[in-house]
Amino acid sequence: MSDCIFCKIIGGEIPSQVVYDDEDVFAFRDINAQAPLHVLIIPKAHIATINDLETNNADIIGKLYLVAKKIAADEGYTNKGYRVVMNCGEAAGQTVFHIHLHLLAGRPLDWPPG
Ligand code: DGP
Repeated sequence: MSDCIFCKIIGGEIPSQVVYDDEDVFAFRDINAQAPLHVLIIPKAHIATINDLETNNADIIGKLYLVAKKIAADEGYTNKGYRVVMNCGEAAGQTVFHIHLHLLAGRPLDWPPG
């Protein structure tokens, strides 16, 4: 989508600190990091919110989690623990309408979140 900032990041139009890149999935460091490790993991296909998911998106959602697991391992958090979360809609804090998993680690993470 031409007006989506995450599509522009995938395309290199907006620079980012890339952590992972394959044919389906892209991951980069959050510009407003909320923890020592804060990476956003996104599908290359534009999907606005969880509400827009279709049955044929099941594989890509699974891939986002597998990439989260790999990055957490690469950064040394497999056993220390980490959080993976996806916000849906404005009330949940979604500000960019291209689905993304937040991968957070490196500090104690409260539950429930605010
Ligand atoms: P959410 O609130 O769940 O929609 O998360 C959106 C995240 O995207 C937020 O933590 C900040 C991050 N973000 C927004 N714009 C940019 C950008 O241009 N570059 C990077 N690296 N992150 C961005």
